Amino acid sequence: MRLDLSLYLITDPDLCGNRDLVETVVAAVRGGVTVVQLRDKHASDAELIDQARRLKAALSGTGVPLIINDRLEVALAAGADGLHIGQDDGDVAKARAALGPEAILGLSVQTHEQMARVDAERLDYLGLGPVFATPSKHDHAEPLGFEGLASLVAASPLPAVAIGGLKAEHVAATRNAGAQGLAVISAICGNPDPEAAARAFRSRH
Ligand code: TZP
Ligand code: MG
Repeated sequence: MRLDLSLYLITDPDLCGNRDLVETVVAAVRGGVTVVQLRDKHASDAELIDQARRLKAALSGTGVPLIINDRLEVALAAGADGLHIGQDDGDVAKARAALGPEAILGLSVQTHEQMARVDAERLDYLGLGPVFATPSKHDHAEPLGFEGLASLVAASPLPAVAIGGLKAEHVAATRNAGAQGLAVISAICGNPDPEAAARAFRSRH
């Protein structure tokens, strides 16, 4: 599966409201989302595996990969296309060994110090941020702004997707900073019309 990072949707039950997860994601994909990440800090593994399987079925035939946040066991059990881990979510080498060579593996990077330790051989892409402060992630690192983002992208050995407070109006600045795409929770998930919200990003690419 070729990895198109241009519009990377992250689902979060606290930010996607009470709407059906699968319907929200399918609508966003109709609007142009190119990657979907299932992120839920509270659900049990069993709940998450069930959600992942339903999402995977809904995405079948679209070419849009399903990536699981943090939970290696869930990614494996659900047959997801990949895993995204943070700096404190365990070992890249272990995740790659468990997932196999074909799976997509992404890592969050916030600083140049972390960038210098990136295991580019075992990873497919990096998530860089936050660009802006955002209520969507508690205790996030110091915001980078577009200058900080550009500086991290320049040092990145892998394609990068920017994250944190990004809206459709930020597509140009994000791409000018060198990132391949934008990762978004609230601007799509929290919009009453996720399809139109995704389309607004796509129309600026
Ligand atoms: N990592 C850094 S910022 C962030 C994550 C998961 C949250 C992004 O959410 P939003 O609503 O697009 O600002
Ligand atoms: Mg994490």
